[in-house]
Amino acid sequence: MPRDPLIGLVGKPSSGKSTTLNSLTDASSKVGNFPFTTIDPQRAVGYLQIDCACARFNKQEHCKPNYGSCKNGKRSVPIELLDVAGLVPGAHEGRGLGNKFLDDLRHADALVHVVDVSGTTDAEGKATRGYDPSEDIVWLRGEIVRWVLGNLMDKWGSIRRRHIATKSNAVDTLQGQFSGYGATSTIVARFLDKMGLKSALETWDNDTVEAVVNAFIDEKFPTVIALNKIDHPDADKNIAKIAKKQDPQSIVLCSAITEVFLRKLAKQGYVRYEEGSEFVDTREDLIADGDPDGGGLKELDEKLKQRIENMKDMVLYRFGSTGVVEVLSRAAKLLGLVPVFPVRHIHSFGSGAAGNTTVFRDCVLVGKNSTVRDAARKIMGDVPIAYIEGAGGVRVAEDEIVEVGKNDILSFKVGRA
Ligand SMILES: Nc1nc2c(ncn2[C@@H]2O[C@H](COP(=O)(O)OP(=O)(O)OP(=O)(O)O)[C@@H](O)[C@H]2O)c(=O)[nH]1
Ligand SMILES: [Mg+2]
Repeated sequence: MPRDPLIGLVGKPSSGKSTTLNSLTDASSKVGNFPFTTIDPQRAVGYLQIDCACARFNKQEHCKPNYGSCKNGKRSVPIELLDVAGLVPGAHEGRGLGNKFLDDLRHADALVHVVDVSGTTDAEGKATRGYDPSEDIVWLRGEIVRWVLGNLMDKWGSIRRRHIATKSNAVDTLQGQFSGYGATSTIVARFLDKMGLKSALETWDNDTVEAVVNAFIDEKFPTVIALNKIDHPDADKNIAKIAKKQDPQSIVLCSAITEVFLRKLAKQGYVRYEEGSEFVDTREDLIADGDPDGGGLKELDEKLKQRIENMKDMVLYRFGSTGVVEVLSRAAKLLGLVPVFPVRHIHSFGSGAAGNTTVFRDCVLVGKNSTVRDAARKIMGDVPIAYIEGAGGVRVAEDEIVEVGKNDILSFKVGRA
């Protein structure tokens, strides 16, 4: 059965992985300003913001998700996150328990590389000033490449001999080798196709094998670069430098600590904060807006007021948000995830008993190019399905592709066809 998507957070120690995870979840990952605070991979559920189907039908008022939430058509859908322990240069050779940590990444579908863009931690995560964080992007990728390459080259002689003896094709041989990273033959076929290699596998030299590994990593681990700690005054010059070298599609600016702080204040009733937005309202703000009760918010002391003002100046108004919600959205975009809404009643979009007016209670995320059949298997498992209806009550074929706005609202009719 197709797995749920899993997003892995990587980065050197103290770059802010656990803080980013905490800012996206309700879990409390241990946070510390010393290296290797996180030793075991931590899985947690984060929330991906998507446009909910309820808005298309003007049913926002009736949208009550079983998991996550939906406000005015902006829905938060649970997605699994993995906080991997800090990686250091030499990780692929086992430095800082690196190869164990790299192994934790095998099942990730996309990576978020959390970079400390303030330049206040060195490559090992130790406190410093003026470190160039663009180096982290280069060496961390290098560690992942050498980890996969090392695992492959250890056995290359026998892989090659077996390939010749069994007259295999390159897709099958490589799929066998990369299956431990969750690679399917579709993934392998796709990157080999993109590479357009002319030579047969048995003739590949070391450089070709390395190019193959790089192409595999691009395909299997699409990566978002989260430039974290943008609240720090040294961040600007580093951001400018990195922006010149990287694909803008892969970069997101964020301040995880600001998001954690704002969510905490909102939970405690000090501010009104819409996650992922630039808006924070205090009691005073709401009173000034004409609500004598100040939204029922608590009074802030001078110190907290000042801190909130600083956050607005340094992060929210300058960058438009803390950026962490966008980190997940970007990862989902790289993966081409499509939200699918299974409903029991295709005309009312409800799933409950008669008289229950709630809509779109469920939502699952499926991968790029998934078919209606893939979605059905993911949602219904092995239950036999007689036929499937889409929006408007029309029957949909199992081999149709699921896209946003097309074949993404489905009703499964159980029974033998
Ligand atoms: N200024 C600033 N500091 C941050 C931000 N995010 C995290 N930090 C601080 O950076 C330090 C390290 O944060 P962690 O989240 O523990 O880092 P980590 O990457 O999980 O570290 P390891 O688990 O050791 O690999 C802590 O002191 C955080 O408070 C941010 O957005 N801005
Ligand atoms: Mg950590």
